[in-house]
Amino acid sequence: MSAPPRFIMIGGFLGAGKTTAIARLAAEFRADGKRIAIVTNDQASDLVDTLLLRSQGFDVGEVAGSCFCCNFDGLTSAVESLSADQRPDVVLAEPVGSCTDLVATVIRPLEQIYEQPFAIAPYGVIIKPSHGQKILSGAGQRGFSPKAEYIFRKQIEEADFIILNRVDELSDDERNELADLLGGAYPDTPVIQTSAKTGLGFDQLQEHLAQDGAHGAKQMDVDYDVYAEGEAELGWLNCQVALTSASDIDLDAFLTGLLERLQHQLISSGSEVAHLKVIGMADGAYAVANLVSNAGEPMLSLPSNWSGTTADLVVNARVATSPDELESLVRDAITQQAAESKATAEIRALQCFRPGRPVPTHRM
Ligand SMILES: Nc1nc2c(ncn2[C@@H]2O[C@H](COP(=O)(O)OP(=O)(O)OP(=O)(O)O)[C@@H](O)[C@H]2O)c(=O)[nH]1
Ligand SMILES: [Mg+2]
Repeated sequence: MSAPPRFIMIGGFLGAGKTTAIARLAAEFRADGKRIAIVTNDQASDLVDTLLLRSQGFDVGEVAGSCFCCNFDGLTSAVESLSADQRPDVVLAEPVGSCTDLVATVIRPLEQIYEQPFAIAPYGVIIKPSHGQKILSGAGQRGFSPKAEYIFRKQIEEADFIILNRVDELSDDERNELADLLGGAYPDTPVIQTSAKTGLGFDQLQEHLAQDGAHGAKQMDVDYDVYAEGEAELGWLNCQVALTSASDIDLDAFLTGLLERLQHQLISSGSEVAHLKVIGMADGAYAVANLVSNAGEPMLSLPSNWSGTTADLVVNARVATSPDELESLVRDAITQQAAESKATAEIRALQCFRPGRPVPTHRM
């Protein structure tokens, strides 16, 4: 009998680099001849991550509308439908970035309740340096409430190992300082340093993920009131937009311009960005732009070099502000960016809310 599929879940806060890391891991496994299935997850439908990973040729199932922990059966059905034709060798799963307690609500139920066998990999949690530095050094809470900090700390507490990502952007001193802070706060948890952008540290990441033995075993208490309130501090928006213009639109410039505009408005209103992401799709071309903090700059993580007259966009925004304010700022930014490009933007679908209280299907 063939070995059971390896189940690799990569956690971490919003914008930490989960999708980028999963795409790189998936490409490495594919190059080794392995069959890959990926499961994405969001509180709503219209996921930038799903569209981005599919554009790279991966088989992606989606659990949209609630997190893995609250829709455990959604996760297992997504895996089953991805396995319908041929069983994958590796299942890569990306949980929602504001979720924690995933060992007790996803990994253990997969091991102990779900009837299909999986070889479960150690659970790695990715950290975005700007976020980790602010919280772990206790240097100024600007933008992060104590409840959001609680979620961040719980995410790390349950990790089998910590992935300090984006080290390509850090000096040696900054890397060492963060690694020391993590080592001091979580002395029993190994820390590896990676860049999901350049691939640095991915050999070590693969080695960690290939380890067998007791993992996903950390017992932790979670105060679901604080957790729920922390998640509910976020405005969560997903929308689909159709862009049309009589003259050519430069898709890459449109996306970065849109995020710059939105960032400017969010800074003026004092609302901290957790992650803004937008994918543009036209004639088989894809562009993605992201912003992961107020202090950063919008990045074109996937350039399309495409210009033309019609394109579709999907915007996903997670910001510490009210859904009403977020919706109004996003609508204004889209309208203004379209006007500047002499284009018309039609919002075809839009969901905007605060995440509801997490109620896990199982908690073990
Ligand atoms: N410089 C640099 N950028 C990175 C790295 N990893 C990810 N990014 C960028 O960070 C942004 C967010 O990355 P994602 O992979 O979408 O983050 P995520 O954790 O999946 O975010 P959510 O799904 O919203 O929780 C994108 O612009 C990526 O290109 C890295 O190692 N270095
Ligand atoms: Mg993602």
